[in-house]
Amino acid sequence: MSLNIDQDRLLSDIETLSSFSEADPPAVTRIVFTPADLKARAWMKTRCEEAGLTVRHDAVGNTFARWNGSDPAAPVVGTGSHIDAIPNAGKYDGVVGVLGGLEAIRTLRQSGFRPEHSIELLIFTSEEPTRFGIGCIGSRLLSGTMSPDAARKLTDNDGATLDEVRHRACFGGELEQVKLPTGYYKAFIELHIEQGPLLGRQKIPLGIVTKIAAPASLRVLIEGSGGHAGGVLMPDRRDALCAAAELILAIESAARGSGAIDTVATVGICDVFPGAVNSIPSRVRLSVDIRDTDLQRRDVVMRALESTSAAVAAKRQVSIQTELLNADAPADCAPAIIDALSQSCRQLNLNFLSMVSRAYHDSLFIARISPVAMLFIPCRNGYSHRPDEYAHPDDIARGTLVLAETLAALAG
Ligand code: HGY
Ligand code: MN
Ligand code: MN
Repeated sequence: MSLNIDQDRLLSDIETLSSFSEADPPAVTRIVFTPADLKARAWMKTRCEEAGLTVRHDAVGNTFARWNGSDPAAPVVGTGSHIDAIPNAGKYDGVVGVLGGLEAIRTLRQSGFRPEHSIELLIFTSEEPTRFGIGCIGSRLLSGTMSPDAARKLTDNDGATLDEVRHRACFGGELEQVKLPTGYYKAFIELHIEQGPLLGRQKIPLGIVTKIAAPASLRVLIEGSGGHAGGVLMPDRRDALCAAAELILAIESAARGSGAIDTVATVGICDVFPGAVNSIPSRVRLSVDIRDTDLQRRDVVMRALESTSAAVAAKRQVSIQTELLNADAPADCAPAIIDALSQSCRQLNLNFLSMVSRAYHDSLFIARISPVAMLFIPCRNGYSHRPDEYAHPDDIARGTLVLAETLAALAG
């Protein structure tokens, strides 16, 4: 089948979607359920309906845009990703999978292809952990990885609950209705930028993901005693930020020393109280992100965090409390879907690299209820989660073409 992706239409959509943001361009900030996100959702709904798709959303705002196949009873072939973006992000993370998926469907419809299995574009709610502290809330609920009760306990930085926020965004209904039955999807494919440097360095235009890393995130509260930066002598101090500094470096050292390149650890948030130049920090809150494709190696780093916390607390006479937010298993992508993607690449005479994903994605959780695979395109220098995140138009169109061919092969 010779398909023609409308690259201009796709790129124009990406530009329009990036305009729904609370940051100055080229940065994009689009936190779940904020006005920018709601405008983006409304625009996406219109674009999907213009494409002839039937759009519905569930109680947590996951949005399904469906092209009905000739056999309504057949399991669905799905594709999609997320449109929420962390503060000061770029315009491609998640968006390439959503708008590339939409363009793949539009291209197939215009080519005269008619699917037997319905094809569905899925836009997941809250893939990023920014607002509620844990990522992939929409896909966790869809896959049953997170219970509705656990979701109802989530609050944002203002103390608003997920229920309050979703109701304000006019997403009603019970969270109990969100879970999809196993077998709902015949296959699910997520197109995404690599968010790493390998494809660019090796000058390979596509990556087929075989495994998605296991993410864990924790909050650490360190409490010492504050006081006057001039009056309190060094031997008398219980400086919470100095304790945090030891902990941060120990986490980094444990990840670097794991014996594998796939172990990564990041302390992305460090809140210091009271935050005055002449006042000794009495309280520090850290947010820690630890990942690996291997569960045991990842858990070694988590245990190192625990043991170092105990040692630093004793040495510095501070209290250190750790709260585990999530510790998920890695996901293996499905051989049949990997084969379908590989087949499409070969038919199009396109080279690809089999690789793991160190970023987590909604596919990590959809893999609990469906065969999944991911298709990566390069992003310049591997940059992501920053305003200079960039994917070349030809790479975006190429990934969309392979996705379209694979969706047709799976849904035909
Ligand atoms: O953090 C991640 O891996 C994803 O981009 N939320
Ligand atoms: Mn992201
Ligand atoms: Mn993403």
